[in-house]
Amino acid sequence: MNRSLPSVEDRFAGCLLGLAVADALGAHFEGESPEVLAYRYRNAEDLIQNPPAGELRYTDDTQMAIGVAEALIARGQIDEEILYRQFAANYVPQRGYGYGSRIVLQAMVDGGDHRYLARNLFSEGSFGNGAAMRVAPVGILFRRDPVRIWEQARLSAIPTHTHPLGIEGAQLVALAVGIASTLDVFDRQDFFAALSEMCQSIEFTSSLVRAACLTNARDLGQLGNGTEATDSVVTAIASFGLTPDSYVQTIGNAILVGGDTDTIAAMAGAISGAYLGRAAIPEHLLGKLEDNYQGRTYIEELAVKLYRLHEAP
Ligand code: R7I
Ligand code: MG
Ligand code: MG
Repeated sequence: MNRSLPSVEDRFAGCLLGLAVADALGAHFEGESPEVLAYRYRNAEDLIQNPPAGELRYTDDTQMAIGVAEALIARGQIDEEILYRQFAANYVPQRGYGYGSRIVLQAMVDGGDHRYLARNLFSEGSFGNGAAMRVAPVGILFRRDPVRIWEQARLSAIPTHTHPLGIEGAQLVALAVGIASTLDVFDRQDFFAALSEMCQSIEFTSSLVRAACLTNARDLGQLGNGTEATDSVVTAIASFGLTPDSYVQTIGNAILVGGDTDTIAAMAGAISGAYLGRAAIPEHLLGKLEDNYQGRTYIEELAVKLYRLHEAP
């Protein structure tokens, strides 16, 4: 399909705003079943054209992505100490953090042993999708370097997610964002092959194979809709892979899967925005996104700063 290509700067904005808008819209439907959503909305377009009334307020997904972006801007790469500091500085419990992340972040704020908690709260550390939901700034900044993306995404995950699957979920989303942001034309086979090539676990590898074969948005739910990374990361990637030329379809279908709707939509929205650029995000949704402290304007400024960092010699 022919399309007018977005500029690289536009892709940076599309990525961060695409994440925030999708998170904030998806948050209205968190925990909903796909059946209830199908009863309420005819399809993805219907959902996007008829969003809930009032302001769209983002959740922990965007709040933590802001922290990742700030940490990158401060040092040009992930520095553990800076990342901890930003996560703690931005921590607002009311944004709906996951159970494990809440405990680890509270320890960061209180000066507790957050490293010990991150490793031991679950038997091998968390495999929730909390590292994947926030990683998009890493993918867009290091977009031309898959190896760097893989390593930087790992570093961005470990403050809260030390389980290999929690980390790999973040690596896959970051890589999907990076690849999408470099593509002029989308080739589904190439896209999934590039992700599979870096993938190490059998869990994600098999899920990517299924995602690459998917032909109908109604089947996205087969890839999962829960808060574990293996239940949501590939669902989001697959939603983008089904409708790469439409941000509306991509996040609408991601929400209609039900369950962890804010996060699946946020990950799908970041990838879609990185491919299509800011103009693909409907103005009526952007206009509803909260724009107070660290709101839409601030997120746009972060995108510009990340872009400048990307362009710096
Ligand atoms: O990953 P995390 O930050 O949660 C992110 C989710 C997103 O949907 C956000 O929008 C927000 O709503 O929360 O928080 P974690 O608590 O680390 O992981 C999420 C969930 O995954 C946990 O609450 C557990 O249910 C599950 N989980 C595990 N269960 C058993 N054993 C994660 N790791 C394990 C584990 O090792
Ligand atoms: Mg959330
Ligand atoms: Mg969520």
